[in-house]
Amino acid sequence: MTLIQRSPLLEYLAFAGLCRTRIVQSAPAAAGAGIRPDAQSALIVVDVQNGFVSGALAVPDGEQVVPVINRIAPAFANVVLTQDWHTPGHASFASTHGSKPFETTKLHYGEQVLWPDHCVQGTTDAELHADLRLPHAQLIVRKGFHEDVDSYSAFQEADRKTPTGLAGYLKERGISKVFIAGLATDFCVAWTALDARRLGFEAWVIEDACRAIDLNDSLAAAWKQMADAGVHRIRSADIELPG
Ligand code: VGL
Ligand code: ZN
Repeated sequence: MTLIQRSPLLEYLAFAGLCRTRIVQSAPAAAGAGIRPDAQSALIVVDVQNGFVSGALAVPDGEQVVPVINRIAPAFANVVLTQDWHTPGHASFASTHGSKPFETTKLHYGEQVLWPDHCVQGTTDAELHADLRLPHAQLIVRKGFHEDVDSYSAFQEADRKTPTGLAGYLKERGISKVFIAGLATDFCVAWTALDARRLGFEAWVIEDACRAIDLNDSLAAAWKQMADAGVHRIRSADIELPG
């Protein structure tokens, strides 16, 4: 029986192999690499409207989500958009209460952040961003149209009672997995992801397809809540695009 002596070359190859394995294992992008959305998956594009990109409640770098969303959307057979769609004089507007934007107040369902007037029904501010390329999108969910109730989530209004109908729509269509992108990470995206989990959907938030408002560390708090609820945090590069 012969013992094979390890040559310096073999030593080197073994070492290089080890390095390669370690690099792959430690790269965060590898966590979700190769996710292929299927017929039970939907992309939910949250509030990519003029108001949040360049308008009344512009999210820093909000326009940067548009090319990312356009790039990944073809990987999804099912695409749904949401549109913040407030009445004039909406209860979430600071001006309605004679307050300053970003102060809070108590409404009948609890604490409400007060925002600049934004996304009023039928205005340019409320229109979907013109550069979105989602011709195959199947549904637009409008939300926040009850004058006295806000709705960050695509699924349920801020009174935590009134459904938007989205859960029923997705369930009737056999969709059980939702991938969420859009504005803003720490408000409408996070509330949508948390409600998705509560309603029994598997949920992924595509980090680089979202941007945040980040009011008093709301972004860190939102990521923590989403992690605790089992929301997967991925990047657009983790999604396999159609060849
Ligand atoms: C949103 C604040 C007020 C959002 C909507 O889309 O995140 N934020 N209305
Ligand atoms: Zn709003």
